[in-house]
Amino acid sequence: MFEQKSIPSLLFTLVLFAAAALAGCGDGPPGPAVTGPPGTRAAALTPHPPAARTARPTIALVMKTLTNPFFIEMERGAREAERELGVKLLVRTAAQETSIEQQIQIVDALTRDGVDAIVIAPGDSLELIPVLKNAQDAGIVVVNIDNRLDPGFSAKHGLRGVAYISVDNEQGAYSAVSHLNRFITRPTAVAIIEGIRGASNAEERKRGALRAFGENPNATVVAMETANWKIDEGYSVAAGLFRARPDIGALFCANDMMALGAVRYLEDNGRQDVLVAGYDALREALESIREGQLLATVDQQAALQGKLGVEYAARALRGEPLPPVTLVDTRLVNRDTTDRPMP
Ligand code: ALL
Repeated sequence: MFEQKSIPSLLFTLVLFAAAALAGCGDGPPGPAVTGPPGTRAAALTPHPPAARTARPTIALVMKTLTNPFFIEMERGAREAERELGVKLLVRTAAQETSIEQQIQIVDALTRDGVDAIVIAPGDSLELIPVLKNAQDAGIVVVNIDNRLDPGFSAKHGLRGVAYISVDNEQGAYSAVSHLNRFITRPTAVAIIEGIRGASNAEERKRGALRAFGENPNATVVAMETANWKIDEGYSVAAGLFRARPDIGALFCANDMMALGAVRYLEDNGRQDVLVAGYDALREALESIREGQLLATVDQQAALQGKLGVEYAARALRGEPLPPVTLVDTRLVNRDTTDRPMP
């Protein structure tokens, strides 16, 4: 039913990290692909800058983990802004995708150190909010990138005026699964491997995937499980899914790390008949697409998100108003488009 070539196994994690160190993900020069969310015309946020600012402000970028090349790419963009704007950039990451407590400690320490701004890609959409409120109370500008801090919970804790930069995650996942749908032309069991539950972007991607599968009368979603954004859990969760339901014919993974883990499991077990789509356009995922293993992924311009985060922080420090929500474009990447940069 599905045609996918067999190729030699990847060197898995090691190769992935080496590739990331060299080039990162989501290749192609980030263009001016920045749009406001459809239908959103909220008033611009006016930050309240503390009285005295130094000429060269210190901006901290707080990310989740460097075990995912997505964040290496995000840092690359942030460093570009650092060079262009002449700010001082500190980059901090926790150990694992799931190290939320450590991210909280990082924000705490940066607050004590008195940085001027914190640009955060939070691992969780709720748990970071109180500590970011403390930072804001200390006069630190907070900018939220990538994974959205829950607006209701933010309001409840008094965290206000935080600009948010990301993508339309629901739509990105929808486009990846719509691409899978083109190949699902007879009744097929399908599954979703989710990101960390409760994280806004993981939930949005799941919704987008379900919406697209729901539009295909041939697709029946038989399983949804989280692999916490991780490559090794992608492998083991795929193992569990395919043991329980060997008839699964298509799989959407909410990021490329999990997709690469799943693809590796399928390879190890001689299953070249399963369609897999991921999300992030990691360099390793693009290679996997070229080699005929992964069917598609979604470029969400990690570098541009990092760059805009630092730019927005610098603007807020100058007292400029910021748009409350900025969504950068996503692009579906498949075999026909892997070499094409984002327009
Ligand atoms: C999210 C990103 C990714 C990434 C994941 C892992 O916030 O948007 O797609 O792979 O973090 O932490």
